[in-house]
Amino acid sequence: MRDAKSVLASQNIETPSWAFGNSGTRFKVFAQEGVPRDPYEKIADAAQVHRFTGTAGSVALHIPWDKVDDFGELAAYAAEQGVRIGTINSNTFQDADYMLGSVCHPEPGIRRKATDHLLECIGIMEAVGSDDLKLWFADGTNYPGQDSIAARQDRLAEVLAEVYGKLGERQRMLLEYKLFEPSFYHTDVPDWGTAFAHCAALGDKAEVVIDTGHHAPGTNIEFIVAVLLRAGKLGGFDFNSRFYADDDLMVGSADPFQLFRIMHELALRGAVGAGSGIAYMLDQCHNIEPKIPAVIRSVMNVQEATAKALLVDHGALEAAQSAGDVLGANAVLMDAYNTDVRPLLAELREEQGLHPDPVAAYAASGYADKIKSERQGGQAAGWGA
Ligand code: LRH
Ligand code: MN
Repeated sequence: MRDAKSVLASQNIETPSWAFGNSGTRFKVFAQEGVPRDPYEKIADAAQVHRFTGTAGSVALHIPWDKVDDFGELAAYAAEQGVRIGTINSNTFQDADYMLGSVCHPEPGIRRKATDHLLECIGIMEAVGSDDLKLWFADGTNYPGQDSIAARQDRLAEVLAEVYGKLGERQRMLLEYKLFEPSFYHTDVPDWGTAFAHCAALGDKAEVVIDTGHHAPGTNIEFIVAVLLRAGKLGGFDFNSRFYADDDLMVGSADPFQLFRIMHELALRGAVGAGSGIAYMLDQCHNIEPKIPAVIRSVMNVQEATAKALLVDHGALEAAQSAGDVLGANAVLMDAYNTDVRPLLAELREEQGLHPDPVAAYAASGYADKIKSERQGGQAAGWGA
């Protein structure tokens, strides 16, 4: 119990600035009241998640969605709010020039433009004190023959090498893969293998990000976790959940058992909690539900899956595995998974001086009404797609 508590107390789940803005599908973006209008208000909302969970001390930014005149000032504001700026996400998927791709585009001029954006993101990392550059490319094609798959890999490798060369001593690049969407025939970084191959070719500062919504249905994601961990190439997670495609729903809401299995592979290698070197991030969109409570619930879902994983009796598990005791080994895991860890987490929060129920505490704080009344006028933040 004590060990689990100390690991849980050191856990950090980074929240995405864009989860607090308006978001939707291609059919409709349902605007909500009180939504932030700028990165400062996004950070203020993210700070509420940390205020009530004690476990969300950093905020990921997305450029240009979170562009400001003075990033140093934004970082200072974040510190005042009790959080820090974490991962810097590049965006080479919304400019008109990127219709046929960005870093993999046939035209050198377009690739140059995309590369310059990635280098600009490194500059922003220096300004806010962030060590992580997260790269996700929408690049791909929609029809067979549209472009050379191999030539696009060469273009990608060339750009990644240039950007890698510009990383500072402590900085790293996190390469995120995605099976499809917005490209529907091939995606240039579609799976962990392709991301791993590029990162291995680049060097130690390049690692892979697993977005839990970016796999073909039925993919055993915890297998990918175990393999990348073993190879020392697991840089981070974009946690969310899905029933079908990249639904970006609250992590653990669609398949809490899968989230537990993922955290189990990490706990087996002591890779949860501070010092793991793994960026645990949420990447979600709250299209119909109130955003801040949804992010709070999501952080709690990760905490619960982590707590259950930390309760797995590793000794009994190894004994059953080496004895070939199939049912015994499975039972060890299921015992932990079927353990109600909510009392443990409520106790931990009280020990941290927090309310045992973050969702109830946020609801009682009056913050939701405060932002509804204060945030009148101006342009609500969104993806601007
Ligand atoms: C792409 C993605 C990526 C982000 C975006 C917000 O689907 O997962 O991580 O840049 O969502
Ligand atoms: Mn993602």
